[in-house]
Amino acid sequence: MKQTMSNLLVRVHWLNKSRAFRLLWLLDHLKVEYEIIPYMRVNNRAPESLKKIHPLGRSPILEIEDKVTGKKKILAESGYIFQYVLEHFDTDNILKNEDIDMNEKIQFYLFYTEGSLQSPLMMEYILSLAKESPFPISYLVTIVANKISEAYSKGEVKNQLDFVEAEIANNRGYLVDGKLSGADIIMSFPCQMAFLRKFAKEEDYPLMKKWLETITATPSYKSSIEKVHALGSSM
Ligand SMILES: N[C@@H](CCC(=O)N[C@@H](CS)C(=O)NCC(=O)O)C(=O)O
Repeated sequence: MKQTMSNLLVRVHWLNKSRAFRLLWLLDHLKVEYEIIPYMRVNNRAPESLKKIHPLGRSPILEIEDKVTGKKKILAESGYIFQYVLEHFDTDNILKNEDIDMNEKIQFYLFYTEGSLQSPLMMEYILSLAKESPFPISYLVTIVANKISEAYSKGEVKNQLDFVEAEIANNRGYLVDGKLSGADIIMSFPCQMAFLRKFAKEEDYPLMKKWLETITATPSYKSSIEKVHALGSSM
């Protein structure tokens, strides 16, 4: 029997101030009903209780329960979760694309976001945190951190962000086919963080800045933001 949405209970194991936000946004945009199971960071990390849901203990985790059989699926990894949601819940191609080539491009971004874009950004972020160590350690740490950054992550962040800027220029203001898709939603988090953490400047990436403004002006984004505000978090 084909599963219908009314047969399913959908739960998002959501960590405050995390990339799990974009899964709420994805589900809200597709008008999928779901419950948020909130977790609050402890010393900036996810609480141990998240490991009881999935051994990796990372958020987001998507739980799908069949109301009839009681069978549960536990899905981890944003790209895989997005792929699952788009395949099973986006039957009207709202965030997919009817064109097979365009749809493949959307798939590319589901892998690219966590595979190539997130890692150098994360490396720059960790190096920036290391530089905040107390003086005089900070003096030495800054020299080492700058060397690592210059040798790899700074240039790689530029390489990745230049690519994203060019993709937006070539795709009429979005990542795929001049309209909002799952690609824009999954890519929003690393790009927002790049601006927030000052690894990207508006003058260098004006199209990316404009794209972020456009996609975050959607009613679905606003309603997801309201949900996390109601839980006492910012994103
Ligand atoms: N590649 C994974 C990364 C998941 C991940 O690292 N999530 C962060 C939130 S932004 C987390 O759960 N951090 C908790 C921790 O580090 O303890 C995905 O895309 O789902």
